[in-house]
Order: sequence, then C-alpha cells, then structure tokens
Amino acid sequence: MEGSCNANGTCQRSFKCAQGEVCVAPDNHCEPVANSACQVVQVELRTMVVCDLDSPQSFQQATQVCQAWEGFGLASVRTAAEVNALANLGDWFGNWIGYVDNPMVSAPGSFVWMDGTAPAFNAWCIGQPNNLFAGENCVVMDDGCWHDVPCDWEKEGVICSRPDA
Ligand SMILES: [Ca+2]
Repeated sequence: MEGSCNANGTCQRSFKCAQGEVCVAPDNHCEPVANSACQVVQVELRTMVVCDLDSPQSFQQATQVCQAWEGFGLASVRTAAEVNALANLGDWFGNWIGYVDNPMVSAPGSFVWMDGTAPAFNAWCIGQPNNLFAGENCVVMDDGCWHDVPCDWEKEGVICSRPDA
C-alpha cells in the first residue's frame, strides 16, 4: 500500500503494515520483510518475533532488526514459562534480548529492560552476570538462560517483542 508510511520509512501512527511487512522508503509502501529468517511466534500470551539470521549482528544491529517490525523492539522476557518457550527457538549460539546494563540509569550490574518491564524476574546462567570483559552491558539468551556479553559481540539470533504485549 503506497503512501502508508513516512518518507523515512517509518509507519504513520494510524497505519501499520501487516505482520511480517515493513515500511520501505522512498515510495513509502509496505512489503514483506526482506529477511525470511524471522518468524512470528506465540510465546505464552505474548507475540514475539524470533530471528535466526544469516549473518551475525551486534546488539545495535539487532535492535534495528526488531525495529523493522512495527511496534517491536528487542524482547523483554518476563517469566520462566517464557524462557522455556523460547529456549529452543532462534539461533543455537545465542539470541540478543533487550536487557541492558546502563550505568546512566542504574548502578553498574543492575540490568534494565529496554521496554520498561520491571526487572523482577531473571534467568541468569550459573556464574552470570560476571562482566568478564570489563564491559558486558548487553545480554544474550542461550539455551534457556542469560549471559552478559560485550555489546559489540555478534550473534545470529534476535528476539523481539512489543512493550504492551
Ligand atoms: Ca558474562
């Protein structure tokens, strides 16, 4: 549908591309997301997008992968049931999620969810977080538990969710 999104490629507030489509500039139309490595999955009561990409991506790039899906960002994971549901999805070698150690908003080592979810639940792997490389401010979910890792590490797995669902 042409003219449905803004010149910068983002959808207008009143219009959303169909699930699995993104707004594409400069014609401002919706078309299927180029990377078919992403799939929409139901995780407990939430809708998530799980990607097993063809090439490794940094945390920053993974954020953009999620933002290509209207309304989505890197995922929050809120319950053990969600962790279990996600454990065998995505990429075997790790999946970026939206949990970050941001010294600007909390003490070092205090991770926060990018979508504002209260950090009441965690699923750290044994011995994590350990800030091993003196700056492990991003988090990868791998085989059902979480590791803090440097944000410039590259992973093929990306998990996205919406803040309100
Ligand atoms: Ca670590």
